[in-house]
Amino acid sequence: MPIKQTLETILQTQGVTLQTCTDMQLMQALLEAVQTLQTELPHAQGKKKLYYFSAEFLVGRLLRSNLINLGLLDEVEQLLQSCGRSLAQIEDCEPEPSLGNGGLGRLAACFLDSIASLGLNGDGIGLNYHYGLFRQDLSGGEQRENADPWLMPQNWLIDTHKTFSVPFANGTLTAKLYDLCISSYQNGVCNRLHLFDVESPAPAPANGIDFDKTDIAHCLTSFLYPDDSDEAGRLLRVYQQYFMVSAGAQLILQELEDAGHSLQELDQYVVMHINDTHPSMVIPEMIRLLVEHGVDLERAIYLVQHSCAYTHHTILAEALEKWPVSYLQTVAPQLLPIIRELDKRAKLRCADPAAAIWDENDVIHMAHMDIHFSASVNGVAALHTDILKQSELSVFYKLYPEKFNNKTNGITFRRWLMGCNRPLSDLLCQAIGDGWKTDPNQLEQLLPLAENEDFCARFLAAKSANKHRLADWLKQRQGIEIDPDSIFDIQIKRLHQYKRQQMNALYAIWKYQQIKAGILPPHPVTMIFGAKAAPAYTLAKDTIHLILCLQRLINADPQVSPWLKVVMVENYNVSAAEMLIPACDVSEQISLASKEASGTGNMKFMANGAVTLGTLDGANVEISQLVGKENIYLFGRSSDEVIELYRNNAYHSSDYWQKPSVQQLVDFILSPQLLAIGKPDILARLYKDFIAKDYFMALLDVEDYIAVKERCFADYQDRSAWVKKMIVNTARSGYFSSDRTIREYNEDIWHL
Ligand code: 26Q
Repeated sequence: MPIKQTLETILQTQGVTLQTCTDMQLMQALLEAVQTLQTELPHAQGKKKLYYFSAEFLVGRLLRSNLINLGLLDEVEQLLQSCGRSLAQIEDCEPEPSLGNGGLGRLAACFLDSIASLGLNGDGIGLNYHYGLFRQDLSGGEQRENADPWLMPQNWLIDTHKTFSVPFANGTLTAKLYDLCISSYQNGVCNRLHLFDVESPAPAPANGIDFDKTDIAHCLTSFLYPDDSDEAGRLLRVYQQYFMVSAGAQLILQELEDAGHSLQELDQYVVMHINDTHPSMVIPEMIRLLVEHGVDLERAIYLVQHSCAYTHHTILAEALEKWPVSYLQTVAPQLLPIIRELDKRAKLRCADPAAAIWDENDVIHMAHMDIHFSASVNGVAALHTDILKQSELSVFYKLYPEKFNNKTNGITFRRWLMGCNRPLSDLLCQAIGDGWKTDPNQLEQLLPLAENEDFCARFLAAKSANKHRLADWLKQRQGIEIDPDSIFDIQIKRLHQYKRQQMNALYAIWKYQQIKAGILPPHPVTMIFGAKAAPAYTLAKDTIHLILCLQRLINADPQVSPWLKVVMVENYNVSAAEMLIPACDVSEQISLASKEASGTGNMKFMANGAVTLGTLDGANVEISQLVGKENIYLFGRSSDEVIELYRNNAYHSSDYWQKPSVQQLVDFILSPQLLAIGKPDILARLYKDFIAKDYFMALLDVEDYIAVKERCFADYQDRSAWVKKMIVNTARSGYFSSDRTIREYNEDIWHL
């Protein structure tokens, strides 16, 4: 049935028509129509099945991406247009599922899209958080967190009516299974994202995100990453993790038996992918379940080790999960004898205490368990994998060199170019056909067009259209006016000191001081930030406060604001990214070298024709190799230099602060102008950190950063040279398709 008729039939039951219904009714009718189509599609087939375990799946709004993948986007857009409505307006009614927090969660979502689109037999396994990460409110000049309920009565989840019993120390909880359909692009299959939930979830807190963290039965799936600054919060994380992996492991065994296979053949038919350490307990849990089903322990360990693969996503020590034995004793003591056994075997393989699973302080190192008992360990960009092998995990690399491999991250071009950037996407199709949609490497055909004046003008026009769209959106959403002809310089990512938003803020201070001194920039600049800070991460929240203070000071200054504006986008999420990325001129990827495992925002910007300003960190290294030095702006110390500084304890930020040029930037944080706007105690804390600690070395790189940023902005003036850089960036971005990444996972790790 054509989609028009389906929609009319659905709307009829509510007594409305395509002309008279509200946007919300239309969105819900579209949702229902799409969901019906999806459930009629077959699941991808294969001898082996992949289960991708992840605490986060940052899927974003689903209506548009489902329409793209089902091949219905044009038809629906035309239909809506003929009724005087627009998809953009309708999809604004769709709440964004808040099931992730950043890179790792968005990567998992891109992977599911690629797995389905390549026709691979694989599903995701995660949790159905009701109130998401949190909704960010910046109205008071500081970040405030609120619940972000995204589950409307009618939503994308399908109740499978399947349940599993998860045995906790203090009683059994029922895990209910809901599914999200994962449509494939053009190949007619539909996989699943399995999300487990408690039976009677707690209502949202009235305000803020405070809730009873000990009420496990009702609050287990309330929030992603509950504030873990206290023990109840940390224990809740362990409850969440065990709930996810135990129910997931039971689902796997059920599917294996339903397919007529013996549990003894687990490694022939199942791959369990462990996305960072959050699902690591699946290793002992699966062993436990196999033994419970009569498999002997030796064989169970063999089967699990040969069906698990682990991805390592971070260099930061504090992000590597280590749980005290007492936590597991409280939550799932049945795992402890198995972990004890795994640790015993690990110690036979390697006597170095640095490789222990269960250390002498009775702490369990989740990553160590993953490495000892998985068949594969991968990093997420070439540099990151090298650092793992050479330093972070060198003990393990010596032990298991064959397990280590690199899988440079990727993004789905369906959401991150076709879906979010219609002007550019249409232009690309006119110029080189639409082969790039299934094979983004074909974007290379754009390279010769960089010499074609007409194409260059149209490329710039597409960017300009996106900048106008962003300006309108910001005006409407936050009441901030920005100049669509200014340079859009954008840094959007989780707030973390290693990502160095604070260094970017120092640039804003520098530029403000320059303009105040009468030195005007060659071109007006709009600095755009978007970031959420973890609720208990004080310095990250302080940095948001600083940026908000600068926004107020600078935008209200009539001498400065024609040349410089600062905008902090509130509640940055996937939908905001889809608005921001297509409009970007300069993509800020300025982490301290060696600290950003890969980054994936950098790839999205590149595909959308932004030019990167960055350090040689994570996948920036690969971007730079692909586009060449003329088409990227690099600055800062190398990862080797940084690692050396840490090793020798040789960085002292006060040495850099002594330099007058640096001091005048840092000291401005406590200037009368800023103190008049901001909170003195917060600003003082930030100031003190810059001088006394600056663990992520912002002051080390800030001068080089400013110099290279100035060169970049000056180069922007030469529009014909700049547009060539933009085109080369888009043309070379095909490598970063998550389809390529997933093909590599399948060829080297999963063998589905
Ligand atoms: C750990 C312990 C306690 C509480 C929370 C956590 C925790 C939560 C989330 C640790 C790590 C994360 C998320 C990490 C993450 O998103 N890493 C990013 O992964 C991307 C995909 O590989 C990379 O591109 C980024 O470079 C990396 O930062």
